[in-house]
Amino acid sequence: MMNNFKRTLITTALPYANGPIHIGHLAGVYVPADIYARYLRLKNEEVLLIGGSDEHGVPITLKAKNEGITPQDVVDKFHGIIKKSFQEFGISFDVYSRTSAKIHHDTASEIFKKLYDDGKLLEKTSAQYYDEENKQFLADRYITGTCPKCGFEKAYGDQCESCGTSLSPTELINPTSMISGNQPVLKETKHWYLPLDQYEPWLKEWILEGHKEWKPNVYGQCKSWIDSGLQPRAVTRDLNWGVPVPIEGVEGKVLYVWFDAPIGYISATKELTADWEKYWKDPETRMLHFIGKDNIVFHCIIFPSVLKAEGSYNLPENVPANEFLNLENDKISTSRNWAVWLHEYLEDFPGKEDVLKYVLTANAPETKDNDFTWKDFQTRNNNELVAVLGNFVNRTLVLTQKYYDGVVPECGELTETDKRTLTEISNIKADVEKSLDSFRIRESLKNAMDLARLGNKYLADEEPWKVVKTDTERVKTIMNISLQITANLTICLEPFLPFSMNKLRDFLDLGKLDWDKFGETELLKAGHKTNKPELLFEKIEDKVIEAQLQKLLDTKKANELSDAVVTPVKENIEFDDFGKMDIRVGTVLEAEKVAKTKKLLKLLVDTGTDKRTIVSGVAEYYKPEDLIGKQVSVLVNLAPKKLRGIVSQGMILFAENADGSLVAVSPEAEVKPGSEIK
Ligand code: B3M
Ligand code: ZN
Repeated sequence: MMNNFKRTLITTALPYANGPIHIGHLAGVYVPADIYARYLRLKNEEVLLIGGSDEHGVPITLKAKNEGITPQDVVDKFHGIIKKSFQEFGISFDVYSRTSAKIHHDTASEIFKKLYDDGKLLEKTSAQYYDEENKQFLADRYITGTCPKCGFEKAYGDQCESCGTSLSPTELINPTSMISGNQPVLKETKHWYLPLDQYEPWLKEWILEGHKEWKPNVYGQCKSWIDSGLQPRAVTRDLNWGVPVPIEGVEGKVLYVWFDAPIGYISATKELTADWEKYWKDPETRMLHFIGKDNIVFHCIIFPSVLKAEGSYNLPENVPANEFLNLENDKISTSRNWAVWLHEYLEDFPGKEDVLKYVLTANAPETKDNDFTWKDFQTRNNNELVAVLGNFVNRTLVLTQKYYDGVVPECGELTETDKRTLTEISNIKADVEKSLDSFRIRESLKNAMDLARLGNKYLADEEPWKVVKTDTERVKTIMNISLQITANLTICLEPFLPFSMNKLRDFLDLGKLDWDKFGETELLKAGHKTNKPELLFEKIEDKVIEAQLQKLLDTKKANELSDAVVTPVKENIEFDDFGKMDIRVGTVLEAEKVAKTKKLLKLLVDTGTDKRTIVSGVAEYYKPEDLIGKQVSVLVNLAPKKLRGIVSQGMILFAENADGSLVAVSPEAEVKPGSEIK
């Protein structure tokens, strides 16, 4: 343990309970936090891993409104899905709570009340947008309008998602209430503010001077916030979903979701243990916040200022925030369904929890945004987990079965290579510790996999399958050493691949070993009997990956369809302009494909006055026989045009769907060919 800390409290960002968990959440927060917690537990350190659902905030109320259910229904549903998927995936929370719980409402109210009573909050009345029809003030997210910077028409009251500018609702051009669709009016309302400006000198000292060791992305963001000057921040909102403002006579106001959510870490600890204060107030406890980069300001500046103002709580010792994970080169998005959802992964890949943990760690967005691709998932599984780790373990165990009926053989005299190999185990341990202790989790996994690579190389160099024919004593030593490496793997990789190491310990018939045993070279005594092994990892075939890619492709198509904008109305024309067009009902008499083209059909159409040839680009949407006999709309006075050598006399009208597909425009009831359309 670093410095003089006795225990560690690890918090993980509370996911909003308005959607399930996806790989971006996992890679950024939960997998690294879980690895770190498992590592400390293996070291027998006192540690808590805290999690829970963030169940307040405007998006949840909007979702409820859209679906015609209550916000509580929304969070009940997603809290359930989230909690279950975390559990099945093996994120080893000591507690997974939720912010709609009574204990949380009580805790958040108490802290707010203390700040209020101690005079730490400013009270301010300002004009805010109000929806007269629904008689309610509009939270920033309830207002849309045109962005004053880029002209995007669907900017929110707090931010334009097109150009990224943060906005205040009064800056929006043509503000519209998302509830009624009406233009809101400005009306006075009272709120309470945390005077962040007063905390600036302290924040400078605490972070900019005192925590230079924080990750550059975290330190940098804090610095730029502090340098650009902090403003008082409202910690209450006009809303009826959340923790009610605990001041007499105040109604229809709740604590701002970002005020109450981090307090959720405290409530969750309280839910877990009556001894919670030891984790929050004892200076010998080290607090770590695992979060994604969009949460940095809340965890490094706002929440610490709240804790500081309250006065009796510890501050975070480190905030190892990660960057973002993209999916197949596109930003992960819950609303656009562009994600790999954890609950779906668990269904599609039963028993492969560790594979996802491995890939997300090996490719973790620690220092920059990274990309998850299914191809990379397959490659890392097949080339690393199967070909390196699985292969080494399997060869060792199978040969032990074959030569010694599963019994660990005696270790004889060591060669120089043997000695070097055994020393290397301790070096690897030192490397893993060094990177884990500084939250370079991705690097630590690489270090840990070096132990499997070491084993593989040792087997390849020593070739026990050859030596066995000439020197049975030597083979015993080789196999003994390989088995010791395997036993060390069960410790080394336990934080990263807990399900697989559990299996491996079963194969070895070995109990769970503490981290301090890592590096020992007699973890398995001669004479110990191992079990018949199975494969630790299996190859993932192309068709499995293709199915996942197809699923994403389908999502993309669906998104494109719903995104397709309706063509804007063209400029006005005079009636005379319209009058120039001679549009009539025609009946298709004959239809055939135009040779060597994909799109064209050659039609013979009865227009009432004549029978004429028209070439139409609808072959992708109509088979010739489907059109024959059909009545269609024909622009008969369009100047003739030659298409692929055929003179087309006129044009048939089609309606175009968002995906480009075409549908003929036909009269509702049969009419005489030649009837005018006007
Ligand atoms: N609910 C925001 C997010 O998922 C969030 C974190 C709260 S942590 C106290 O980005
Ligand atoms: Zn904009």
